[in-house]
Amino acid sequence: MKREATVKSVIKGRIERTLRKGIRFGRSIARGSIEVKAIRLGTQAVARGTGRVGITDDAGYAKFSIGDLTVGDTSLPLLQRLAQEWIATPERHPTGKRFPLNVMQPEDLFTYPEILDVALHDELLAAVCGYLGQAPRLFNIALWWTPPNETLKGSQLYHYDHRDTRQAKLFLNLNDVGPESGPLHFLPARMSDRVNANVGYSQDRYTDEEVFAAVQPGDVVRTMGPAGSAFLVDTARCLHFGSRGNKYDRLLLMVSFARANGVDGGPSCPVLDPVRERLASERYGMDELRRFILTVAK
Ligand SMILES: O=C(O)CCC(=O)C(=O)O
Repeated sequence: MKREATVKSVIKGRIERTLRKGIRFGRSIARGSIEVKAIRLGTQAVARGTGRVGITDDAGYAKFSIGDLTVGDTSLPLLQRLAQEWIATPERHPTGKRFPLNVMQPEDLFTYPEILDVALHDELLAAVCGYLGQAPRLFNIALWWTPPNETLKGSQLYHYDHRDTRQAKLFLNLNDVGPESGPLHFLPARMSDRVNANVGYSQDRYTDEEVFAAVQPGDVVRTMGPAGSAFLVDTARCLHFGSRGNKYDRLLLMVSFARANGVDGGPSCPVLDPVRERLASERYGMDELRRFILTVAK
């Protein structure tokens, strides 16, 4: 009986993935002019990178450090100072929300241009464009804080992100993140495929038991490291969870990219959405790539 249920969920998962690829294909045809522009800008962006940061298809992630981006020595200390100030400001704390909590606000992107200097750095964009095959839309940016907690819900359980069949999400550690700071735990893409083959691809949550019926605990990668360490992860192809069982605070800059013609635009971004047009015109008037990344419709 259990075997029969598993075969059913594997087949259901294959159908769901095929449907998602179909939606993505349909949207890329229906909005062909966006697709063409994204590919043109993406090719230019790749040429501006040195190749220091790169995501392979097999891994679905890259590990690097802020030192690999030429942002100068002041960016990390600034982001760390802001993170400490913002978590100490009660008005910035969202209430009734699941972890991680965002403490960044729209005006911060104007007051501290350094945030977007990092988030939209040439090296990072080269890696993202190379992996996605085109210039992305910037879907989300946040300064995430996970305080000590014992909850086990939402993104604290294994899951895939849903915006598209591939995505690229930056996790830049702003404090030292060890095993007890609730790092993102994820399976590289090829390992995640094994879970899909064993219990089926799903947009629901997976139990740890389902995951470890297919892979070993040693296959899990954790986004641990000193402040300044960074991971670019395809959270649509790498099964993941985070913010689970923190004993210590975890602080990070999260930046999420996906193709404009993706499967599902998902929720709005409270930090970016009120200021996208203003940012594009005030900061990136002459920069076609970043204007596209900020303002292309989802
Ligand atoms: O790092 C975390 O706490 C969770 C992140 C996550 O699940 C996501 O970005 O989709």
